[in-house]
Amino acid sequence: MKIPSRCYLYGILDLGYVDPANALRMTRLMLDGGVGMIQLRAKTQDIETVRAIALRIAPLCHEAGVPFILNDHPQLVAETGANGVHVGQDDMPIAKVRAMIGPEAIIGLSTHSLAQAMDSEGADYIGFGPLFATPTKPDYKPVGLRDVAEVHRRVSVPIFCIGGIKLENLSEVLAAGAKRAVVVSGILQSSDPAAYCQKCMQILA
Ligand code: 3NM
Repeated sequence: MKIPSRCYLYGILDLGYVDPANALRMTRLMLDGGVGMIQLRAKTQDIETVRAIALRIAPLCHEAGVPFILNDHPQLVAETGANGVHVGQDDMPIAKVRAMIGPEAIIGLSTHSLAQAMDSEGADYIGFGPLFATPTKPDYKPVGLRDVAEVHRRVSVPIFCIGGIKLENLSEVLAAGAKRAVVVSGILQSSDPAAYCQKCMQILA
């Protein structure tokens, strides 16, 4: 299995919240807090910046035994030492990404409905959301908790619920049937990101 079974909390280093100068420090805090996977999400940075940051983050994640995923940029996976790539519905098709990054690398896919989640062949994990409205992805309509249990019945790859998930509503998300979660702004805007991750892990693990 490419996604470790202990991987419950997926932390995204979103450069919309973190200054690139603090990327390494925030990565260390998330790892200290026990995240099971880390993604670098840099929607507005140029590819050189993404490459430079990824090259520095990858070794930290490897040392911790935590998969490191790039949002977009499959062409950077091999050279930066990333473990895989996360793509959206409107990005390159999964088969094409797979041909670029090889059979061992991880491919994650964002899904925004039960139908999309069930149409995720070739992905090693999916994101499912946004469950709740979120400023991190403001243009997407929340899907709510209604289909969370059904997605887990129908989809066999690991499912990370995402979107507006915080420490405060994590138990509610689990009660709806979720097993794994992505938390972005909750962690990155916390005054103590490592402790925030630890508290999330106490609920998730
Ligand atoms: N993808 P926060 S929701 C990056 O539904 C992302 O595919 C989503 O950030 C999806 O934890 C989302 O700050 C934002 O709400 C999650």
